Amino acid sequence: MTNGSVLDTFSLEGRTALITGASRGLGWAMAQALAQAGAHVVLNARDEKALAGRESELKQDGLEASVAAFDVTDEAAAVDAVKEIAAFHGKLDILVNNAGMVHRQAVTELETADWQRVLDCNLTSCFVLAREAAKSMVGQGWGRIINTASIMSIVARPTIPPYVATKHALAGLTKALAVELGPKGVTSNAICPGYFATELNAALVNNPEFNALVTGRTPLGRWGREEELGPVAVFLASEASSYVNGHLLVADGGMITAL
Ligand code: GCO
Repeated sequence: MTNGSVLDTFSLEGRTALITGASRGLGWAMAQALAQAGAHVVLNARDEKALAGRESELKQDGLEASVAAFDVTDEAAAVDAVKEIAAFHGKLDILVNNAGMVHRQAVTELETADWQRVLDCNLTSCFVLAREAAKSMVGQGWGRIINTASIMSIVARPTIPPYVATKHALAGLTKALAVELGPKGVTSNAICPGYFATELNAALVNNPEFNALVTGRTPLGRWGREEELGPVAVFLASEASSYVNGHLLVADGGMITAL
């Protein structure tokens, strides 16, 4: 007699999840998937109007959602938001550090201020939110920290040095959290998307040469679709990944595997 169905291990019923950068792109795709898996999703972005629209979309589908509008680079706001979520829900089970930005410019022309902006958004905010969320997770002996890294955590391409540097560093932060929080029941993993057809990448999708590079270099021969990342996030947020910790889960159609 087996113990229940393996599908039950993917359920997020009763879980509370904070997803940053959740109003569009991969963040919105992951938030939808976590909600469909049963979580109460707290949607974060800076745009309150956009968040309200997404919240009502989920609620119209009978899913559980609320919003927490703040700039992830505003430490005080981030700390307060996590405290409010944990106090209101009694816990915070899942953190998806998804908010991020890219600045595309040749390194010789890159201003330090632009470099710093990317570091603040793509790396430091993930540290602050993970530190604050971990306080709740450790207290209950269970948690999931999921960082949206990138294939640029593993490889590099020209003209995006701050993005490559911060995504490599985010892989390191993921591992540091995994080894420190693992003994307390909190896993930390990274999702490393390849090239997905998102708003962030619109300029690349619409660039014939770059589009040819992606479709030519990717064994699946195409860009990723946002909705393809949702199930990956559900896996890492659920009991299904209970023994996965410190992992960089690449979802790139095979691109960085291919010569
Ligand atoms: C770029 C893209 C990448 C993407 C890609 C990797 O300029 O190369 O913006 O940084 O984010 O999907 O994750």
